[in-house]
Amino acid sequence: MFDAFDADAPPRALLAAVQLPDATDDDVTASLAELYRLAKTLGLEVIDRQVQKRPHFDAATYLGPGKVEQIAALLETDREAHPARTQVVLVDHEISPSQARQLSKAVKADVLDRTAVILEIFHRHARSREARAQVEIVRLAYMAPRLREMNKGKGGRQQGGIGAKGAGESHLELDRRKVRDRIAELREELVKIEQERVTQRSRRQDFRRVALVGYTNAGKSTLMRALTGSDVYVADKLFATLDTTVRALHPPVEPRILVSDTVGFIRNLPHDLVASFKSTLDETLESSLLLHVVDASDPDFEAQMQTTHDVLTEIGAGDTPAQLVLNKCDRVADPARLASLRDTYPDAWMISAKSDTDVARVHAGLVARFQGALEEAWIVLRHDQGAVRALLFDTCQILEEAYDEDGGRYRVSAHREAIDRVREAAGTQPARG
Ligand SMILES: Nc1nc2c(ncn2[C@@H]2O[C@H](COP(=O)(O)OP(=O)(O)OP(=O)(O)O)[C@@H](O)[C@H]2O)c(=O)[nH]1
Ligand SMILES: [Mg+2]
Repeated sequence: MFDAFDADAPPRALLAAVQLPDATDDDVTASLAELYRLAKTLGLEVIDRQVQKRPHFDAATYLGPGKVEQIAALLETDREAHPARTQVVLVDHEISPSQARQLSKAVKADVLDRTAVILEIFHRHARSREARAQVEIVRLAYMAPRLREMNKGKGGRQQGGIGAKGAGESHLELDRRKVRDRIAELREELVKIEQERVTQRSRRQDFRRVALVGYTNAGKSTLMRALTGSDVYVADKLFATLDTTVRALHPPVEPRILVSDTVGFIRNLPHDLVASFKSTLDETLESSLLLHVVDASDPDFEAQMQTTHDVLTEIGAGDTPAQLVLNKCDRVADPARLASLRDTYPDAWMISAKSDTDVARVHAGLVARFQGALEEAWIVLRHDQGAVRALLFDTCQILEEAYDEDGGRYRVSAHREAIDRVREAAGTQPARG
């Protein structure tokens, strides 16, 4: 949706929101603060924020005529001061293609709504084949009716800058049928990727699984790195992570505990995007424990927790046991606030993902949590049962082992299912030689 722009002369962005009667001033401030961070993640230069209280959105232009005129004047002045720069109005709700076109015409600048901004970030940050296909499906569906609107306004000022056709997007101009075909093609690709994934997953069934979930920028990937010694991407951007990564807890424990890091959430996350990322989020669904990571230093953290709950419920993970992790406590300077957090959330783990001691506590906490569910058992294998032995060592902790000429006896600690699986494999595997 954006052309590549010169980082030294980024588009100048004005943020605008309608405040509906059910939204408090705090709601609007928090939501605009977030739109600001979304804009910064895209590299835009934010020049102003405008809020208008209205009983409902204006049917034609989202904002009412007075506010539209005021914004047009502000942009005009800004254009005189910075004639070489493109301008964009970012609207803090999802608006219709026709509202976007009419508002754009009235303020003589490009208009992007919150959904478009989020989609653009997802588009830029998607790396894997799967994430790219997932994002492209949603973008195509989103863009198609808007391109038709844009064509209605042809001859206007839509030829350059933001909102114009970007590199590699020529297919977006194709007719509806071609868009449909492309979406179908992408869906097929996703089905294939999904099948590969299922194979990978079934190999992991025996392991204990923890998923890091939470609002974007809460510190999930930072904690992932620290807990697993992996090098997943960490950045002070929104939606830095789009792909799911699974790694074993490090230092390793037996049986292994697998940790997954995945896409973060945000309020008003476009529903289609959640639906499209469903297979990615399935990792989360299959976990036996969620670590709900929260940025406790953000004044808005409670609303962010609520959003996370809502999305988890939407994807069907609302009932999975969760451990609250109040992160970035190093940034909570006020001791009284720390104490009040502790009072309000007595069961939370209060940590900084940047502190080795705290990460070690999380590590120990996870091990302790899973240890309770372990059982001890004796397993007997013959010498020729090498594959079962490999399974045993992969999925159970070996407490004691003894060998004689027939085979080995192992005292193990593991989950009931893992023990049953090994025993079943031992019983059914035909003897060789
Ligand atoms: N001070 C401080 N900063 C932290 C802490 N944890 C993470 N950060 C910083 O917060 C920013 C976001 O961290 P990430 O780990 O990328 O956050 P995330 O939850 O994975 O975010 P997304 O992938 O965008 O959903 C980075 O700049 C981190 O360095 C912490 O405990 N203390
Ligand atoms: Mg991340």
